[in-house]
Amino acid sequence: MNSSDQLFARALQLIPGGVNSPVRAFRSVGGTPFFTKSAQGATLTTADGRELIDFVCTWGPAIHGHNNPSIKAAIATALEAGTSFGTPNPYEVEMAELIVRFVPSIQKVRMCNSGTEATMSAIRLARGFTRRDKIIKFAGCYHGHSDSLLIKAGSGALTHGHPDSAGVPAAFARETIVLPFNDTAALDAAFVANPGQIAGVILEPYCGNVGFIMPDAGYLQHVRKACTAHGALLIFDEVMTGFRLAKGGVQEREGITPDLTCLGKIIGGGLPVGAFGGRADVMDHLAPLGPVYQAGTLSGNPLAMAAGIAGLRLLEELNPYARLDALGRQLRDAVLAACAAKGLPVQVPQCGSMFSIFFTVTPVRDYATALTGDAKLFGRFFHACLAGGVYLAPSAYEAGFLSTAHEGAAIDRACAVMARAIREL
Ligand code: KE4
Repeated sequence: MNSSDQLFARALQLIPGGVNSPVRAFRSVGGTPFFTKSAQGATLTTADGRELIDFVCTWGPAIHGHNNPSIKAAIATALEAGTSFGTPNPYEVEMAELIVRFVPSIQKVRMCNSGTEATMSAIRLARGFTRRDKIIKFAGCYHGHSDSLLIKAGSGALTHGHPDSAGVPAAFARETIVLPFNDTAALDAAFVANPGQIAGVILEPYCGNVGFIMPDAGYLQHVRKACTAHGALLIFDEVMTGFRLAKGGVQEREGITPDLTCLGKIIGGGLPVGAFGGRADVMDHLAPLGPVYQAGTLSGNPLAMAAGIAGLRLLEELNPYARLDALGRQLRDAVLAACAAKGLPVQVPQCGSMFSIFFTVTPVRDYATALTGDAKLFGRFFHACLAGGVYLAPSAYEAGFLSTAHEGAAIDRACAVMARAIREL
């Protein structure tokens, strides 16, 4: 088996940057990426035979840990019947019933193949339903890489310092209004300045792509009221937070009913998936019923559906959210204590199984304050953790994820490694 360095050298010849998704390239933390040859529970095993405790969890899907036996068995069973039919299949109906049960604001849902497809389709649907062209997004929020949303985006776009991608026509960008998160006055002003023109407001209700940022008390309620007052659709992008921070996602925690919700990650159990859903009167504007076209060869793929159904059923059976929050608090407290002992300013926002670490004295509440974090110091911290066998997201502008598989030895060991890494900074 080739080493990670050998594999990376080969990849660089054929794949841009040697990766199939930019954030994996380690460009902002330095060094070169390891290659994973297997994953089990909380652990990745690299092509170099190293075992790493994983806090990326394949960017969110692995809430039950990697290679979960129930999910694996469900995929194996589905596989016996074939990999793809191109017709409706029973799994799609079961998935739709589960999603609607978990997320009451979703009266109807359409499956697709990625979070990007989900948000891109939700935006098109909002525009088709309202017959308006403009949308509002928030600086640092990342909704995948569709043209209308790759404006002042987070995640890999922010990590690599170009949150506005080349290749997006100015005509598209003009229809996207970017506002600061947690700023009610900016939102109200945007609606006043664009009367009757805003089709929708899309946001990560808890941001996970500019590091982890939670809304000020009352902010999401204000956004809901403003959308209702101005006839714009409220779109919650819960691709990352859906089923992770509560069975019904952030909207359950905050008691807010968006008009549309975008989903992904956990509902695929690690296989390619996305979904968007919401008000039936809006969703019925989708083809073949209505004028808004949206489609996908592999949408509702039986293997992805079977994996996602098993994962959602496991969440319903285990209801692991208190356990996951205890793990998140254990990690947060370990990092806070180590930084306090060293006199190192740090912010560790955490909710349930999501967290991030900003080396800054400034409380982080939006894109601008997230940038006050010392990204270079984060890079040194990242590599000290990696050397100790702990893999954090390779960017100062990503969220970390925990799974139920982190309980016990993994979280204890990881906290000790992070504390030592901080002492050695
Ligand atoms: P995908 O197209 O990558 O499946 O989903 C896009 C997306 C949409 N909305 C939110 C809130 C998301 O977090 C994402 C994707 N998240 C990133 C991690 N920050 C995926 C990792 C990557 O790009 O490699």
